[in-house]
Amino acid sequence: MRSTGGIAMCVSVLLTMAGSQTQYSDFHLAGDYLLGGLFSLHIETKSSPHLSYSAVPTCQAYTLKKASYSHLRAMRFAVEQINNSSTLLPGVSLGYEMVDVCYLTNFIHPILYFLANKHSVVQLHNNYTHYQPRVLAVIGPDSSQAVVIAAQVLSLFLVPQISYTATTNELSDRKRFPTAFQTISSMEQQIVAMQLLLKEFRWNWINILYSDDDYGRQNLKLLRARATEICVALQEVIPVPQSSQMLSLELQGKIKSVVRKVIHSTAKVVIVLSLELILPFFFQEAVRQNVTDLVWIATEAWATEPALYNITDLWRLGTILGVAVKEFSIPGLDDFRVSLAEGANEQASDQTTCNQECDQCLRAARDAEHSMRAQGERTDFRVYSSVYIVAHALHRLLGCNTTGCHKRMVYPWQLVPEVKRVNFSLLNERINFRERGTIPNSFEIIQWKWDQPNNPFQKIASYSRNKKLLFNIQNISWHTPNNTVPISVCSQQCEYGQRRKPVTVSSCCFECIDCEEGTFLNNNDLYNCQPCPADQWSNARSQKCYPKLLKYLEWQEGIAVVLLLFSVLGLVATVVISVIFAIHLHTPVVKSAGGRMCFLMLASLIIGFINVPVYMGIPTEFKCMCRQIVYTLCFTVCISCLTVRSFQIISIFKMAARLPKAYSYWMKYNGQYIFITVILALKVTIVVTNVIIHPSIPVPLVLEDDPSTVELQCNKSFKLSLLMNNSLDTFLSILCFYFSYIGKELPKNYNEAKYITLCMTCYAVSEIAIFLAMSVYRGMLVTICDVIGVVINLLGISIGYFGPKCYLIFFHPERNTAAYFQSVIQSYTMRQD
Ligand SMILES: *[C@@H]1O[C@H](CO)[C@@H](O)[C@H](O)[C@H]1NC(C)=O
Ligand SMILES: *[C@@H]1O[C@H](CO)[C@@H](O)[C@H](O)[C@H]1NC(C)=O
Ligand SMILES: *[C@@H]1O[C@H](CO)[C@@H](O)[C@H](O)[C@H]1NC(C)=O
Ligand SMILES: *[C@@H]1O[C@H](CO)[C@@H](O)[C@H](O)[C@H]1NC(C)=O
Ligand SMILES: *[C@@H]1O[C@H](CO)[C@@H](O)[C@H](O)[C@H]1NC(C)=O
Ligand SMILES: *[C@@H]1O[C@H](CO)[C@@H](O)[C@H](O)[C@H]1NC(C)=O
Ligand SMILES: *[C@@H]1O[C@H](CO)[C@@H](O)[C@H](O)[C@H]1NC(C)=O
Ligand SMILES: *[C@@H]1O[C@H](CO)[C@@H](O)[C@H](O)[C@H]1NC(C)=O
Ligand SMILES: CC(=O)N[C@H]1CO[C@H](CO)[C@@H](O)[C@@H]1O
Repeated sequence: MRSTGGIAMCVSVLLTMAGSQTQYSDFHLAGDYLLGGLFSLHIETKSSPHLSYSAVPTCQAYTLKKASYSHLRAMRFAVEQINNSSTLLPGVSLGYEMVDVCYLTNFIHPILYFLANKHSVVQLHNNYTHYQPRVLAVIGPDSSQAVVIAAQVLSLFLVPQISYTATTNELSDRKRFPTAFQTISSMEQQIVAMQLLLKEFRWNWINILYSDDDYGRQNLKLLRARATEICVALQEVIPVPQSSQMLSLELQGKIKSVVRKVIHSTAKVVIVLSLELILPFFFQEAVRQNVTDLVWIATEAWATEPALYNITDLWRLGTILGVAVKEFSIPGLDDFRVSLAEGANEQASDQTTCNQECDQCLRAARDAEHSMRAQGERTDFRVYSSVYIVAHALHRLLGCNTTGCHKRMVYPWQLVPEVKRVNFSLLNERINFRERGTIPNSFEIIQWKWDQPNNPFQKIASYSRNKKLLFNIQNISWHTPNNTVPISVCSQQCEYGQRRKPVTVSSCCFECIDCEEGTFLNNNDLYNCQPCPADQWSNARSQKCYPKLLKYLEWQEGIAVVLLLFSVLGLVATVVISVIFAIHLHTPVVKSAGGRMCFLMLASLIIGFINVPVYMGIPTEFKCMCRQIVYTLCFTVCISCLTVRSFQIISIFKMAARLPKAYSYWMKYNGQYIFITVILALKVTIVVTNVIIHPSIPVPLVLEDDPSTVELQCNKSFKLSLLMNNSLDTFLSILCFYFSYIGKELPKNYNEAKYITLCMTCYAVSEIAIFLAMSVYRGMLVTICDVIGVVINLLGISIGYFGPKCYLIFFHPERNTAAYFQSVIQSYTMRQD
């Protein structure tokens, strides 16, 4: 309450000081309800201070701004249209008071004027509930800075204030400014639209210039806070001159240095966050310093400023894009703007009134009529809709129907809730203050076109606030040679499969480094290469991993084919040998070779050959099991037969004579079969134990020297099983070797030493080779060695042992007779004696 009284007193004092005896402003229309309008028909950055007298600044001394005159006419047009309309406010006439605030220099005085009563007095009260100020609502002023200060005063009196160009976010604070409304989207939306524009063309390396005032600083703060994905190459402040007419030498120097920095910056996009008033100097300097080939992005404040467009040779600067207020076409406004007004006075009638006069305005508007028509209405529509908002609120407040309204005394505060609630459609645009007192969607993206003076600010994209995107992007003409989109990045995008290595703190500047083999670049993290999963692989510079190449001994591989061929030959040979042996079963050669026991060996060999294909193709559990079991059993059977055979031959000639008893037991109990059975049982135990402890299953094996492939192998625990299997076999073969050695002087046709030595050499060599290969290599080579050993050993026994016997049967049938054998034995016995 105290502060309320304080401000009221201050207001009275100020009014008295201003010495205003004005009854009406120069731009005045009488009506039942008056609206206040604040426009900058003349503009100046700062008023010239003088301390010898106190007076309201004289706006007419400043530069004329035609666009603002157009805004003023738009308000008048709206009011007259509403008056003429028989539906919105039937029987009620709207009036207005409009004042030239000359930008920032003279907006306090007009606000006091609006707040004063009929007698130009702002009374001191504690309670303004029943206070009747001159106007019911205020439209304007234009600059953000002025709007905030005006809102502070008007909120106190609860007078609705609708601003048409001020984008400041401060007004959105409903608690501080309960009566302030904006018919333009907030700065934040403008920054979002700008961000989208940068994103659209992938510009992330940006120069930012901002004016040294509230507008520049607020926008800068917002841009830096929101657009975290862009990096700023250069951030410079554009000084605000004392006067828009001339520039001090000091500021000239500052502007020159800013332009120089822009020239030397590596960024090719410049965002200029500034009000239009201070930019002519800057752009003139930029043209003078031959700045070229840049993309300039304008804020709404200067995006459609004809005075800047008019700067000589400005087109050299490059491409100028901007976030601008949406363009509309208000039917009838173009004619109305340049028509001579009736009723209201365009020129100062009374020199003693506030300095409101604009005798140049109409003529200037007529001079620029052509270009104004071509441009369509942007801010004009915002003014126009502001008036309609008040009219609609009044319509509700007065309870109007199509024929009339309850005309009565209305206090400004009564209008505020109705303004909040308006929801109507104007020229197909829906107007309501759904969000924090601003009209949501009022921006679009434009480009300055130099080849079309009639339509200099052409729309190139629409902006959707809800979807947060730019759409309908078209008709952009770049300054680049082939009309290609200019590039403004700190570092070029990395190529596929390259990670970013930051070189500075800003995320836009980085080196590109290839991802190594076995790693890939995930799109979620552009700075680190991720390792591939264990079963996958990638080349260097990969974006994904591939399943590793599966390798195993394939059927069609050369070595596999050769081995299969040999085993087929071996199989055929073994079968043939079996048949021959069966036919000549009772001949001495076959008997000396072991008789029926030979078929046990031959059967094992056949099974062994049939088993060879399990080493080829994709290893399965079954194949692995066969590899682990079949061959080793077959081989043991063969070698134990051989051992027993050589033992028997020795025993016939040596044991029978010296230990006849033992020999008879051996013969009686079929010693050879017992021996084989025992050995086989031992072997089966070893193999079964092996299978239980280390079941052989296929496992993928990663090799160090070629990580891109994986070899599928049976996980035979080679060393252990080799040791266990081979200890028995080795023992048998040594035994066998020994027997054949001591029997080397036996009769020639009983002498197996040569052949058994051959088989045993095969065995020893192949086992040693396999063992060496296994200790040096892993993977497929081991499988190949394994199967080579298998085939050699089988062939060794099949051809090496049985081959010579067949040779005898076919080519020396004379030696295959009992008589011949007896004669040989006789000659041997005689030699012994
Ligand atoms: C309002 O009506 C008057 C006369 O009826 C006309 O001269 C004027 O142009 C109209 N104004 C508008 C904005 O329609
Ligand atoms: C102001 O006046 C109105 C109406 O006379 C009254 O309802 C309201 O309570 C008053 N406010 C204060 C703070 O006295
Ligand atoms: C700009 O270019 C013109 C000719 O193209 C040249 O005369 C002038 O010196 C240049 N100015 C600067 C500042 O480089
Ligand atoms: C543009 O400049 C020309 C002369 O340089 C001037 O006649 C014209 O009025 C200017 N137009 C605007 C919109 O400032
Ligand atoms: C319109 O309002 C007037 C009073 O302002 C009333 O007399 C009239 O009946 C109303 N008309 C309709 C259609 O409600
Ligand atoms: C405004 O009116 C339109 C149509 O009458 C309706 O669809 C919309 O929901 C209204 N909006 C608000 C905020 O009341
Ligand atoms: C784009 O340019 C073409 C040809 O100049 C024109 O016909 C079209 O209307 C333009 N589109 C927009 C949205 O301005
Ligand atoms: C422009 O395009 C033409 C043909 O498409 C090509 O030969 C030329 O190199 C391009 N110029 C530039 C600067 O890209
Ligand atoms: C309906 C109505 O009141 N119309 C008035 C609007 O204002 C003009 C003056 O500009 C009057 O002539 C109309 O009577």
